[in-house]
Amino acid sequence: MSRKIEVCLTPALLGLYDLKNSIVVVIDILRATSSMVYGIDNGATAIIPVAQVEDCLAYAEHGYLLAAERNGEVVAGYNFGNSPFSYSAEHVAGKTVVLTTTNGTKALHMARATAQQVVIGSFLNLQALCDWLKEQSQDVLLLCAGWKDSANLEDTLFAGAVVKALRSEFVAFDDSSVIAEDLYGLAQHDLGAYMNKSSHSHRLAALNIGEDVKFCLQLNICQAIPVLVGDALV
Ligand code: 3SL
Repeated sequence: MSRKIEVCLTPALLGLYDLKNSIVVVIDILRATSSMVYGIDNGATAIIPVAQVEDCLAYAEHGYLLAAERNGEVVAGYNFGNSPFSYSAEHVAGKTVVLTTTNGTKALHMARATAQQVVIGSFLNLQALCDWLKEQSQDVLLLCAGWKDSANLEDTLFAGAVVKALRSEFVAFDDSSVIAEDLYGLAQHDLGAYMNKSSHSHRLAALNIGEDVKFCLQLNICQAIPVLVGDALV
């Protein structure tokens, strides 16, 4: 069957795509989708992505963990934010987390409005995700969450890694997927070093969370592929 894979480099361009028969892979390497993958892999019952900080409060009475990040920092009054280290088994196993982040949860909400299916990608589950995508029949859109509607390096690199892994399974590629794959080709031998060019890695380093960046660049330490079912990732 002729399948198409495309890359949307920023949510600002999402309206250009017809997604009614597509799987959308939402990508926010630093750090939202890495933390989502790690949390589900560590046994979180569900992660409910919400768009606004105040939306978390509607879930407080259920006893869920409330997580909120804006501009890289934990929002005051919330249990934690977006660091993958907060999504270890010790913190989240058997629990439901309600999460809002600056770009990642926004992209997720935009995707769910029109996509047939929404799943979550990160370097942590790259291989598992690609294996799963190969078994599906729909077209695929790799949606980079970027930073406040601008493209970013880390999400584009991950999109390129997926395109590279799936090239033989798809017949049609857009130019954005070629850009992403070529960029990944430049960076793949030392992702950590290449990421020194990423503005968001500097933003996080300035907040003393450079360890989070290293964590999110690990390859294939998770098998989970979080899937959006109703309003929750499971
Ligand atoms: O924008 C987001 O969704 C976040 O992942 C950004 S941060 O890494 O938490 O700063």
